[in-house]
Amino acid sequence: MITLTDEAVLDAFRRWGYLAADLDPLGYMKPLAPPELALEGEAAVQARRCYCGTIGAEFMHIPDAERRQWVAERMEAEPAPVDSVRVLERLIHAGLFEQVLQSRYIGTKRFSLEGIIALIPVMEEMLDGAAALGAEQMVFGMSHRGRLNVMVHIVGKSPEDVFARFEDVDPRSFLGGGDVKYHLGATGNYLTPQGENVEIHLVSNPSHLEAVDPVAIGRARAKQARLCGRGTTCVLPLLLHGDAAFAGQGMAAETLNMANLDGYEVGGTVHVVVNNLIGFTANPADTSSSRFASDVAKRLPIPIFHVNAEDPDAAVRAARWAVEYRYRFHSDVVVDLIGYRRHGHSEIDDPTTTQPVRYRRIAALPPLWESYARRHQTDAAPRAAEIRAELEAALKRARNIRKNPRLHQLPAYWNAYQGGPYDPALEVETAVRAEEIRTLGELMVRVPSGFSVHPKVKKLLDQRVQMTQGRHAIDFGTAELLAYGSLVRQGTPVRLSGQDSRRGTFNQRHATLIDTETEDAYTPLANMAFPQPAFEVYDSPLSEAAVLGFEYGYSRDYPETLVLWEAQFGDFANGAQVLIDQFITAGEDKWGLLSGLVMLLPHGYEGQGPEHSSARMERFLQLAARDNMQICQPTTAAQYFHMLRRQAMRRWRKPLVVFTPKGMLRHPAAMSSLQEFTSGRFLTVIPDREAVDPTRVLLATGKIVHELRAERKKRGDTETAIFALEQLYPFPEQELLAALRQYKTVREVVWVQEEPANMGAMLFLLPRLRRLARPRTVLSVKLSESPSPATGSGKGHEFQQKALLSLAFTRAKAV
Ligand SMILES: Cc1ncc(C[n+]2csc(CCOP(=O)(O)OP(=O)(O)O)c2C)c(N)n1
Repeated sequence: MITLTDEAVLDAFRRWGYLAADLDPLGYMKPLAPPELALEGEAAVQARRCYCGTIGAEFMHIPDAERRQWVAERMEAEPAPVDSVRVLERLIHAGLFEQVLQSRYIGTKRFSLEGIIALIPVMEEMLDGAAALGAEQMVFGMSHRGRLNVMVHIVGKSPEDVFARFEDVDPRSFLGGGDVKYHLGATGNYLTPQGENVEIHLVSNPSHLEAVDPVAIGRARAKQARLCGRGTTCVLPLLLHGDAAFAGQGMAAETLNMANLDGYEVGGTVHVVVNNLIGFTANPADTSSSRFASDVAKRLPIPIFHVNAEDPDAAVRAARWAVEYRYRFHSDVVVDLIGYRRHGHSEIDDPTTTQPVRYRRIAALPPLWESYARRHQTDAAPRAAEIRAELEAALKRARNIRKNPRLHQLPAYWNAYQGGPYDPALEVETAVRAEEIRTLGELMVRVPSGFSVHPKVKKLLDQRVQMTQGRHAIDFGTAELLAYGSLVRQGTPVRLSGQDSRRGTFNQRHATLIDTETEDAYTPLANMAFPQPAFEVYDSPLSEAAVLGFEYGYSRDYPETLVLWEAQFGDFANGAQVLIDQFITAGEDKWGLLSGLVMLLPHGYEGQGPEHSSARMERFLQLAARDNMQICQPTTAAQYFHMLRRQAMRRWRKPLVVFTPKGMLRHPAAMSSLQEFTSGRFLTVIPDREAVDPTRVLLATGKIVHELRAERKKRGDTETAIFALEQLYPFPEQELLAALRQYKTVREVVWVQEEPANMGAMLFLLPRLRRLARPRTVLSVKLSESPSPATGSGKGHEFQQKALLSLAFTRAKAV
């Protein structure tokens, strides 16, 4: 028989010990007995003590031996001492906070932390550890569970400010807007016992679980860029996850996948699973296919520390390791804090109908501070009485608060910007001098000596130089780089990310060039001068939701940067619908938080089928209200140029949704002369430039405008004027009126769209048009209603498009 060496015994426990560890305070998740651990002898006894206690570590899947060794050393060392006096103090505070709320606000949702109260000393330990290692700021993303507790005991908000929210002291300030208390963001300062200060930013979030993950990471990256360039020491992101949400939501997986990518990495995120082994009424067996909710994190080569939350000392040790590991290896790390949930999902929910046995057991459990005090042979009752009295006093004070307390403070870099309603006085000059365009033309094609540019790309670059010298009309791709380059040279950083954005889906951008001999990448606009503001362009992972969330987060903390996210085709943007609905379009209304994020969404009916045609303009228009965003579809290169520059240069920070061209990218009709760049600005409406005494106006947006113009020419039509609606929202009422007034002869206005009647801009526009065009007749031409945006047949599309154009000039229908 082969006898196992001590090393082999240890190896078995390092690999499988976590399965046999004592992790669930209620014992539902029974420790397993893997056959590999059926070992006897002194080595096995010792290894069991290290690996099967109240911390179970999963780390043997990490390929890097040094990292495995790092974890093993800590698991195998004597447990480090914990300041139990301090831990007890925090447990009493956090536990009584929930109890006082429970007795005062019976039947009000608060999402108690009881059952995982250890989270508070865990977070405190993480803050202390991070501060000692150089963190100046921390960004927290978390959901409802324990949020109010965290706001008071970690972020440092006063209990009365949080209680005032329960009193709903100032309902008028919320009419038609605002958000519930457990979604609000908060900022604060945390002082460590060593006197170091850490600024805390708790990110505002919607109910949609895990949606805040990428937003928090994007914010952390922006803060790092501000504070420590490409360094990651200064800002630590911390994400708290519910167990059911972490296991179930794809957002968590998408966000984890960004951890080590050049364009998105933040030097490691610390994750804590606030694991109460229940999701609303559902048991873990119904919400996760694996033993641990944290298994989704095993896609990364990172350690996962499972900890029994009823052992706060162990939890605090794991917390310290997590932060040290992040700082040592610039890696994500997970602490899976396993406890229970004392009440129902919220406090108005009775859990005994679905988990009657479990909740009988839970009801008999003492608060954690009591059991902890007993374990440490301390009498906590006198201190608890004091803290209870303090909380009761805070409750009284809260009843006298009349105005909603502000829980967050915007950083000073927002002072220069504003949101609110659109004001024409915000407009700026966006034209650029001809010499600057010429210089940019040279800079955007400049490569290091010896760099071999692909012959096809070389041809394009040569054309770009000619365009910028006024020898050839300028196309969209060139116009875009001119906008970015000119902004960077006047001090504005630019950050663009999306699937295949470096080259551009339609081979139009080539912002980054690839050496044909070495495949080295080179981005001319990032190397125009040294130093210069950042010009960053990244090919993103194949995600819509997390990447858009990240860029939104980035825009939240870097308003000076023009931040753009590009969808491969606009059709795919609905994969990020939660970010669009919950953050981008509603963030200002709910939380008073601004963003100047740009979404580039290729749109247009070109016969490529149901999923390469429509960026779903109708949905954005439905979400538009109170000037919450801008929705544009520029039809020419110069319009695109001015629109991008306007977005960066105005003080107004509003999300900008842009429907961008595909086939029109290189179409002569969409090109612009050099002069259109050196003068003028973005026009919300382009009136007709040819019709003399028209009797009718065709109004349209995007590519169909060019097709209508071509059709008019073909027909030799002189009766019809064609207006391009370049900005759909805020609706340019005055500009459109002015354009219409030019023509006294016009009797009818026809809205033409290539989308079906239940899509496109029609439903949004018609009521507005009718009001505006009175007394003229308002008609429309569109495809008939359809459940899917476009036909799958290329020929079918051509047929429809022909019919559409013909109808526009002959038989528009009244609507
Ligand atoms: C994306 C999403 N789907 C559904 C819900 C509704 N919902 C709110 S809380 C909850 C259960 C969450 O369980 P878990 O993640 O374990 O967190 P816990 O509340 O137990 O802390 C559900 C399904 C939601 N908020 N977000």
